[in-house]
Amino acid sequence: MSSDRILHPQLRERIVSAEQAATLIQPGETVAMSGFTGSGYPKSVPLALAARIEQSHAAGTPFRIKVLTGASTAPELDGALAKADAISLRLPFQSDPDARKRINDGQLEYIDMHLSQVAQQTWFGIYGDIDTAIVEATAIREDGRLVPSTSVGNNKTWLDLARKVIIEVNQWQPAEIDGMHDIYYGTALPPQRKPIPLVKSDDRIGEPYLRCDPDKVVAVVLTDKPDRNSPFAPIDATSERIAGHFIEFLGHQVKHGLLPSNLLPLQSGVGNIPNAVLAGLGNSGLRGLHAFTEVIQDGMLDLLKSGVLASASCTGFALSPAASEEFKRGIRFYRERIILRTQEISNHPELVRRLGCIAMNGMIEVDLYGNVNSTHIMGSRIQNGIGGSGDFARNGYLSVFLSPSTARNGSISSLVPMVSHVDHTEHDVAVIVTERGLADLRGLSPKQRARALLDNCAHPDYRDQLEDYFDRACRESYGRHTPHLLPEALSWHQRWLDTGSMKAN
Ligand code: 0RQ
Repeated sequence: MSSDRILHPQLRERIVSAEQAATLIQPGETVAMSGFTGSGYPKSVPLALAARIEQSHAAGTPFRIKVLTGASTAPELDGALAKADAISLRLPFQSDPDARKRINDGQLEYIDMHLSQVAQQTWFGIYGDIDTAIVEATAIREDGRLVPSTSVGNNKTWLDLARKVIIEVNQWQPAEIDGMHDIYYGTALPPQRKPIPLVKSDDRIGEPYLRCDPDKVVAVVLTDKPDRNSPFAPIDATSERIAGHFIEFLGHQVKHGLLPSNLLPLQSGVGNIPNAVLAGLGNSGLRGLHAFTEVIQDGMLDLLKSGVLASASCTGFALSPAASEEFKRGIRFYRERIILRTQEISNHPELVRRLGCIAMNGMIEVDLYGNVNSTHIMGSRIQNGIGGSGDFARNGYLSVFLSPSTARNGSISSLVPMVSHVDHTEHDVAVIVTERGLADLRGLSPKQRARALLDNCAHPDYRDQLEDYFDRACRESYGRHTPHLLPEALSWHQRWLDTGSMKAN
């Protein structure tokens, strides 16, 4: 591997192996790393650190660290450190099977939080001092500033606050990504805060590079490893039906003057259903759309390529291997249309509200009154985390949650009497879409919302059971505003745990 991308003479002299860099981290440290949905995370030092910690444990010496990132990472970071029992506290988001298992086994403490809040909470001092930042970069400039890689996440905050910095310069990342980023240095703590001068979703308000004090850099490591880039499953029929209902709804809103003909800035979660929605938008006849989102996935790249999407603002990528190659091939084209920001800006509640984003996210379950659970299976097992869904759902112009009407081979209804955990309250949820149809909950009272969800979104296998609960609740509930039968409200979840099905016999 060559050091050609390190133009700062002093930092060239700091090049060491990943193993040497890992020795600079001590037990008990708070280590803040780059990475957002499998892009731009450090790929060598965390693996070397995990190996070092395993050796330490084998020798009977405890060694654990606190790990902060932008969002989810990959097996080389979350997976390796979780397997090595190296993490005492993890935040703010993960989606790794090994980390998830340890969290749900009660062996790893995890703070699941709104992604827009991580930087400011760190500045507030809630997580204490940041001992080490490990940040992936595409290159280091003559002046020591970093050309970021495929995600920005919280890197600005990590570099500003960390006592010592380790930089991984990754040659796999395309050098031509230089110029795609917009790092805003105007944030401050209350009461010094000023309005963020972003008016249109594709405005640039900062500078293309991350500032980094060379004196804090204790190691530079060269890598050439790819981002995680998991392939997407082909779009299935259920996702296509869900996408179809939603796109028909958008067309209807445009026709009635409730949305402009190029919509409003789109935010899209990651996964099969959002990908199907994006594919559907490609065939909708709509043009000149914009995205103000956290993650760019395959479908959004396709929309940029076809010209349906004019620009996309984000903080990271989640691309399949094929889309990643396409991104690298077409990087000059995409550099004109994609803006990578810090996640405190990409997900900023005030910007989401002002721009009027259309927020489209997945969910685990919704209840009769429109409360949404995005994170906890049966109320206690975390799946991933709230991620940025709350930043966008609470503040967006239109907050949409999309899901199949059943889960686990039909043994679970996604529409339940009461959700077993609440991430998005009834006040933050505007539209629910399943493959059965779409319920527009705006302007409806709780009982009217229940009617809309029962009529449009419930799976036929559970419809009678839900109607029966709602009828009796409307007659017998202590209060009739949001009727519930408390002993039964969560009994569907308990039945699934006891029998493997939510269906009543
Ligand atoms: O479990 O994988 O063990 O089989 O949940 O479900 O159907 O694969 O759907 O990948 O779209 O995930 C809400 C988790 C949906 C996601 C959630 C089980 C199901 C499966 C996954 P298995 P699917 P998806 C942008 C925005 C919060 C973060 C967010 C999510 C697993 O959308 O993490 O929006 N959202 N971020 O079997 C029991 C139910 C279930 C259920 C699904 N009702 N009961 N299990 N499952 N519904 C990105 C960022 O913020 C970074």
